[in-house]
Amino acid sequence: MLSKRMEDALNRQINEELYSAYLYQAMSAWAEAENYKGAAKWMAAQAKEEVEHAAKFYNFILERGGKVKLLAIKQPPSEWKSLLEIFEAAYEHEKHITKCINDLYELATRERDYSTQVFLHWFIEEQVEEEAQTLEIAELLRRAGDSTNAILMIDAKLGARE
Ligand code: OFO
Repeated sequence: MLSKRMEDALNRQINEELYSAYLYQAMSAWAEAENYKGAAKWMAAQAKEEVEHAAKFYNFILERGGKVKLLAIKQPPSEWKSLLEIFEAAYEHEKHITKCINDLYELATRERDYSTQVFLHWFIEEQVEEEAQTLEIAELLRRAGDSTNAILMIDAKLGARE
């Protein structure tokens, strides 16, 4: 059985994950409108993954006999100046999510909630990848600078994501 505190914190994480999906979908829409088709596809795939993350928390709460509470999702931004700005913002956001997961783990440890700790291991590993990939793309874009050719090559590479 989940404690009320743990249940509330896990419900807040569903909201964080759904906000991530919303944010990345907004970034995808911006990229599509700017004709960065590869980045649009990459961000849409990322948004889909975030919905899956939310579903993992949702199912876990129910499995543990808890109550799922869906909270209001805040509005994400809709304007960015460049592809670089988008991936820098995505990296910053992933660092924030890592902190959320770490805080959840800390709470589960304090509460001696071992099943939540084990459940969170997947997310702890996932965050290493989530931060690394957004940082890598941001760094490539930083190196590309104002070169349209280089940016379009990165965009094409992003479009190869399944
Ligand atoms: Fe991007 O990992 Fe979930 O939020």
